[in-house]
Amino acid sequence: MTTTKDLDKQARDILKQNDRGGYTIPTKGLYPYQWNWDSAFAALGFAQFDIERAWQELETLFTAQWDDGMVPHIVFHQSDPGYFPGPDIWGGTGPVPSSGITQPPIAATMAHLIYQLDPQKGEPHMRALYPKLRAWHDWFMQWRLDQGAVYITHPWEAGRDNTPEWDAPMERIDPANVGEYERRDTQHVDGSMRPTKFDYDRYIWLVQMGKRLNWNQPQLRVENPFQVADPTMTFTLLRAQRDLLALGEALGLNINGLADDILRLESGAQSLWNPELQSFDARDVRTGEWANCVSNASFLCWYAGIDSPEQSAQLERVLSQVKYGVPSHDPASPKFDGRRYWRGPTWAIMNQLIGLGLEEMNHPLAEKLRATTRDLIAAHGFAEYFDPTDGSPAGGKAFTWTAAVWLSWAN
Ligand code: 2M8
Repeated sequence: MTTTKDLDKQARDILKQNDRGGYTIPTKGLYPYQWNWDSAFAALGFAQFDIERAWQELETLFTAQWDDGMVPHIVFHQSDPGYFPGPDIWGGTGPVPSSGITQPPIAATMAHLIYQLDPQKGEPHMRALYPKLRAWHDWFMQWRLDQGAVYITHPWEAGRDNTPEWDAPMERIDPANVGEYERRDTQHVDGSMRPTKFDYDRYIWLVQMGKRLNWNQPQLRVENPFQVADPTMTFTLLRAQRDLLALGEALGLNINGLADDILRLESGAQSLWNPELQSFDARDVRTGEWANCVSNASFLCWYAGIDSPEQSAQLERVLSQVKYGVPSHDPASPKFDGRRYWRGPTWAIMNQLIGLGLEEMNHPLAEKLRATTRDLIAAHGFAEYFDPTDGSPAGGKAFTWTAAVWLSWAN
């Protein structure tokens, strides 16, 4: 019988094994670099047993911050041919080889939680990180708002690579001139669990366009056909700005503009309410069309401090349809696929963010979600993600963020 203590140890061992010296890779083989939001989860995991190492994880991530404030989604500290597309394909223009896009801004929220665990040790780290976090958030506010909601310029930016929300805008891309390339992901895990060739052709086409434009935001705004206002980005940035405001007030740091940013993002979040679907939803910036998807990102509203009885009804509905929620796509939709990456599977990290929001609002489903996530990991291990119908593990194994979620929330 595996006890909580055994699982705690296994989780700590995974973080230590995936530690590459100051930063953590998501999992050996499939993801050999530092990923932005993976690292933020890892930091909160480390904070449960090694608080200095937690701060170091975030500090290493910010060594890759670009001059314009953007913090890239992958940092290529040392080259590894096992992942495609690597540093040369991306041509990132920051101080450390990196990708040219970003990821959900959860670092400020994680930093706030780590700071609260030990304010005395955390204060110097937090003071140093604060202006960098502000610069990153300002970059979003300057370049990435549509009706106050944050839009993405690549499916990888939202962290939810192949969710059905991107199907229609991806259809509009003609990747005819993308050229030959060799995928590496399907050499590590079964292709049936990964995005399709249709998706990859367009992922790479978008990377090639960004590189050609030198990742220049004003030019990308004009040329990029893929611009989708996204609940993940909008809710996480809104939450992150609230965290910076609280930290800035507590530490006497510069909070100028934050209250206005929060108001703008609050109205942006409401602009993602799809009244016909009765859910928060993604919106195609180019066409104004709704994705018409209830995804796990729709349920990040509470994390952003927004309550919604209608969204609660949706949560109750999707949780009643699978054994292990929250599914990344609506099980009632014909596009639901329980094993294919972000088209149905359950992700412990999303459950943690949704769960934190529910707990803060004393929501009646809060405890159920935490208990389900706990049972899921205890029974099926530290997989990258899980089939929500039976909990079977999928994707990469010994995964950093699942171990971190266990330590910091689910255990
Ligand atoms: C997945 O995304 C990467 C590209 O960024 C990939 O499939 O190659 C996503 O699940 C993303 O959210 C995650 O950060 C990354 C590493 O775990 O893998």
